[in-house]
Amino acid sequence: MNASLFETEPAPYPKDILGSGTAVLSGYALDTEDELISSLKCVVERSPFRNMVTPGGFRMSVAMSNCGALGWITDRTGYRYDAIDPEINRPWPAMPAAFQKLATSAAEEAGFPGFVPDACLINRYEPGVRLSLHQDKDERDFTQPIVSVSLGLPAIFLFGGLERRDNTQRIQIVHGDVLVWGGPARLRYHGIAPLRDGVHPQLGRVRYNLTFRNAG
Ligand code: MD3
Ligand code: FE
Repeated sequence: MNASLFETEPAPYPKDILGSGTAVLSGYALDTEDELISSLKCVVERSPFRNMVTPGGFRMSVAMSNCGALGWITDRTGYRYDAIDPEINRPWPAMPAAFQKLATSAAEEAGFPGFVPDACLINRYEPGVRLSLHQDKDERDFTQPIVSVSLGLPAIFLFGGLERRDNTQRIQIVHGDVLVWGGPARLRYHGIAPLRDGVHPQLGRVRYNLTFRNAG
C-alpha cells in the first residue's frame, strides 16, 4: 500500500513553476530545520520582533527583525538598510552560520553561485496577517538574487510580473520550502495572502520567513 494515498498535501511543485530566474526548492531546509529554529530564537532574543511604521504612517501587520551586517527597516522617513537596530541602538545580531550556509547553497542550486548575503530580514506572520503586492527595490545591486526560507504555517505566495497590473500566479509554500529569485525575476511584484489559521507542530500558530539579500 502506498502511504501517499493517505496524505492530503499536494505533490511538490516543479522547480521552475514560477518561471525564468526563479527556483522552488521544496523541503530544501528540512535537513537543518532544528538548527534554523534555534538560531532564529537566538536572534530574536537580542533583536525582538517589532511592527515597523511605513513612510505613509501605517503600522505593518508583519512583525520583523533582522540579522547580518545590514537590516531592512522602515519608519516615517523611508525604507532603507541600516547596520543598527533602532529598537536597541546596537548592531543587528550576526548572521547564524546555518542561515548563511543554507542561503549560499540554495542560490547555487538555483544557478547563482557565490551568493554571500549580508542581510537577513525575518518576517513573522500570525493568522490573518498579509504582505501586500510590492517589489524589493531597496538593495544596491539587482544582479544579486534573493533567497527566501519558509518555516511554520503554510502560506499562499502571490507572484506577479514587472508591472503592478500584471496577473498574479499563486502557489502554496510550506515549512522547509526555499525559493530563489534572481535575474529576470528579481524585480517582479510579489506578496503573501492573509495567513490562514492553523497550528504548526514545532512552531505553533505562526509563519516565519527569512529573506537573504546582498544589500550593501
Ligand atoms: C520575488 N517576503 O520580505 S518571500 C519581503 O514570505 C517579502 O515574507 C515574503 O516579500 C514573505 O520582501 C515573500 C519571497 C520573495 C522575497 C523577495 C522577492 C519573493 C521575491 C524579490 C523579488 C521577487
Ligand atoms: Fe518582498
